[in-house]
Amino acid sequence: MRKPYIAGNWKMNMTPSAGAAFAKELAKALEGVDTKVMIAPPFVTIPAVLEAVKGSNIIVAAQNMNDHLSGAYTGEVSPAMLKDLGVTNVILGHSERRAIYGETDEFINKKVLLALSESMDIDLCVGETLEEREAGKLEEVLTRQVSVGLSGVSAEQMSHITIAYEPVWAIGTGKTATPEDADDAHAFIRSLVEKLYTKGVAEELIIQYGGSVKASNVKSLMSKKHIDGALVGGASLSVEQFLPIVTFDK
Ligand code: G2H
Repeated sequence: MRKPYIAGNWKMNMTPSAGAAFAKELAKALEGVDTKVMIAPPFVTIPAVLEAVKGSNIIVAAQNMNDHLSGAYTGEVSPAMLKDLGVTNVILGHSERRAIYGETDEFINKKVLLALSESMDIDLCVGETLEEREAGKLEEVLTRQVSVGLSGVSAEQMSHITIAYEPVWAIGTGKTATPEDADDAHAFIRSLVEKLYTKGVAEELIIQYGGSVKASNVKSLMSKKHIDGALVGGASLSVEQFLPIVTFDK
């Protein structure tokens, strides 16, 4: 039985004070709610949010990290620093990192292995562009992103991995993949993980959908067999919009 896992990716939004106020309000609203919830603030906002969610079940994640533990990498943040703050989770391979900052599958894999070595849980993002989908390359792209992204990850370590399927054409555009399209892609990812690992690992794997998730579409997405959660961007920026997504089954 896979437990629903709803995550909010704040991207480059929310100052420390705004983030702390949001997190406090969310933590209060979620008292007694048993869904797995994560929020991913920008680096500088993380300490204030960690403080604000103390005593709640809300997981605080980073949106990225460097592929080294320390060194001459001006402007970067290492997993060791995140760990020292008390951050247990990290999003890796988001399509904005891939498209804007040129992150490759090999580079993302390096970070996946480093995060695991630092005992962090990972949300690994994959997904095709519109051109790739229209060219019939959906399965080829997902196969590459999943198999290279997870290269060197053991079956035991897979319990620390969540995969977020985010079709690039549905991100921040208001276009959502139909629940059926998303479920097909999720089923394909699960079959891929079964080939790479075991049926047991594949069945346990949480696969989130991401791309214009909102209160009005979360229920139909989550009703699908292979959709176990959501990675929410725009609609995670206000408690008013995020709360009904988290409590979609209440
Ligand atoms: C996809 C998603 C969050 P949005 O990037 O990761 O963003 O919900 O705004 O499409």
